Amino acid sequence: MLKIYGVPNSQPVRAVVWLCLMKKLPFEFIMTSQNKAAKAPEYLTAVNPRGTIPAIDDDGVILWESHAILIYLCEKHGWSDLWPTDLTQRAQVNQYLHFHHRNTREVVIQWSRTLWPAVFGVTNPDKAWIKRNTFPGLENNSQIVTQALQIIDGMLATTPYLAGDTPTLADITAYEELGQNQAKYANCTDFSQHTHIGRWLVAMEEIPAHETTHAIWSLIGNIDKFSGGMQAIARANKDAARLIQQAALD
Ligand SMILES: N[C@@H](CCC(=O)N[C@@H](CS)C(=O)NCC(=O)O)C(=O)O
Repeated sequence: MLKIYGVPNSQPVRAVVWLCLMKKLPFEFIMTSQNKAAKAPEYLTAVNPRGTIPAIDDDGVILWESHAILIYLCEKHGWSDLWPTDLTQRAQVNQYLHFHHRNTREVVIQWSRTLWPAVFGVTNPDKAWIKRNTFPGLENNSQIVTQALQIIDGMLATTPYLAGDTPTLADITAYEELGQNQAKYANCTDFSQHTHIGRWLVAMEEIPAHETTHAIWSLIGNIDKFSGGMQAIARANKDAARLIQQAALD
């Protein structure tokens, strides 16, 4: 059976989990913390030399990098709704997936700089603390985020989803970064100027298995009111992982 390594609090892990849950592909979810388990020699040697999550072991096919995993699973199982066979449509999805890494992904900085100081009870963390405890991000992060949000909003002004009339892998990966920052979850990105993103965020919630995949967002709740430190994060990850595992074997 397919094995997925990761934790529910990771955006690219959730993209892989969501794909499998929405397509009802059974899998074993192996809790792998990015700081410890993913840096252990056995994981680095046998699974992912980069020491990141997600990774998969699909009956001996071992892959890391979420977009490669998503494409592999779509091609293996013929999920052409999410990874279209039409040359132009596929290129448009692919275009977004490349754009994502150093553009949309930078939104995670807003999330991690809100979440981790709250978890560790640090106010006004300096640069060194941020570097040690959260994603460092690109130097011109805020400019990149502003531009990425404008570009995505512009794309969604012309089509309901990022690459056409129906959701694709592009939407799944983008949603994992943008969805968690909404006011009702981490509340750390202002989408009020981006009305098309706002409409799309609501539409994405209608995709099957949305609730199970994103239970972690409600379990962590509003970061402004967060308490309980690292133990609370670990507990939320465990609870969310249990829900994912149950649904994956249902
Ligand atoms: N481009 C990678 C990013 C993976 C990634 O950054 N994962 C984070 C967790 S959200 C991680 O494992 N970080 C640990 C590290 O970078 O050492 C993908 O899409 O899979």
